[in-house]
Amino acid sequence: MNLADLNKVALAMVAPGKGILAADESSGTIKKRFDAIKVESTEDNRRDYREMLFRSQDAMSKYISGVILYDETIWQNAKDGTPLVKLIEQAGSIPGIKVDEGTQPLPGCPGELVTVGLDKLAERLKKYYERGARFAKWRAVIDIGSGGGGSGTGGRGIPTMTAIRVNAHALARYAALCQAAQIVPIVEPEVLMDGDHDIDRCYEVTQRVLNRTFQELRVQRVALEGMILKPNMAISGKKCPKQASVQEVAEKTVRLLKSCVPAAVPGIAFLSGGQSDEEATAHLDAMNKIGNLPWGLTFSYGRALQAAPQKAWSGKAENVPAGQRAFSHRARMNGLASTGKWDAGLEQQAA
Ligand code: 5MM
Repeated sequence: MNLADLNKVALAMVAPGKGILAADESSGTIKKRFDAIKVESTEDNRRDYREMLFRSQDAMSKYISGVILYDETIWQNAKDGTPLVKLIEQAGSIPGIKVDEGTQPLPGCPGELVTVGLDKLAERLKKYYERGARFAKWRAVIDIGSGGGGSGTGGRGIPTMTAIRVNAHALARYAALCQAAQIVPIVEPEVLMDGDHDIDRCYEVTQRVLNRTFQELRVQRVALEGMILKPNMAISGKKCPKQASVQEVAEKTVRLLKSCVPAAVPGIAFLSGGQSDEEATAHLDAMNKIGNLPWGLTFSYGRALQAAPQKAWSGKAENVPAGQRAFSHRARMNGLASTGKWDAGLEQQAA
């Protein structure tokens, strides 16, 4: 492992004013997104859609530091035969790859999931590196159930400590294998915002998850300087009657991350997790306005970057320029938020 090179890539991924496009929807997820815009999820349509994003010169060259791809996409060529990976590189952005193989029920823990995909991962990483991937992503999914949880509950509450531990262990195994293959791991332990829990419960569960994840990363000798963390924000559950304000989300998330994430980590790139486009931008911006942070703090959004371009495109070739404009707008807004220079007025101006 060449740690200096891993660190260089990690720093480029969180360069000021830039963030990551999560375009790694698995076949099931992209079908759901296409269903919503009444587009059939064929291989050609998936290619056309992603080609539209990667050819958005303005967004890709100015605001998108890297793109997380799904296995199908990393091997796909654009309509003119150019590998999609090359389009990303030509725009000055870094190709990355989702390497987890989704989730399975966790035995002994009803209602909880464990992320799988470690078998043969070393061989797969080698092929992805040869194709151009310089970073990877693995997502663990932690749910917050009602009625408490953790080690003191005899495993009745969700999340159980078992789910937190096995997922943290898998994240660290994945991260160590990535670094051995000269690939920067994005470590994504996502605490879902589904449910009626309040922001403080999200804070407490996320803190437990992050502490355990960093403990495992250390045990498995992952070099923190050569990784990126992709966490959720401390935020109210979607069905919580009392929704925390933008300022509260920003202050609590920054406090939480400062308490769990070592300064050696070059950057933190959030998932959007079901927040509206503008909320995801406003939260990131408010955190960067607080400032005095030991790591770069940016976005690695899927839905919050793609919902608008998907709608504008709607599967029609004549809508490609509109789709690209919508993508560039969201990319620019989030790029500004990554340095605390966004304000809501900019959204209205564009509209
Ligand atoms: C783009 O969605 C990613 C893949 O999800 P599936 O494996 O379920 O298809 C997802 O991991 C994504 O990278 C993160 O959740 C961030 O996306 P959001 O939409 O939460 O910003």
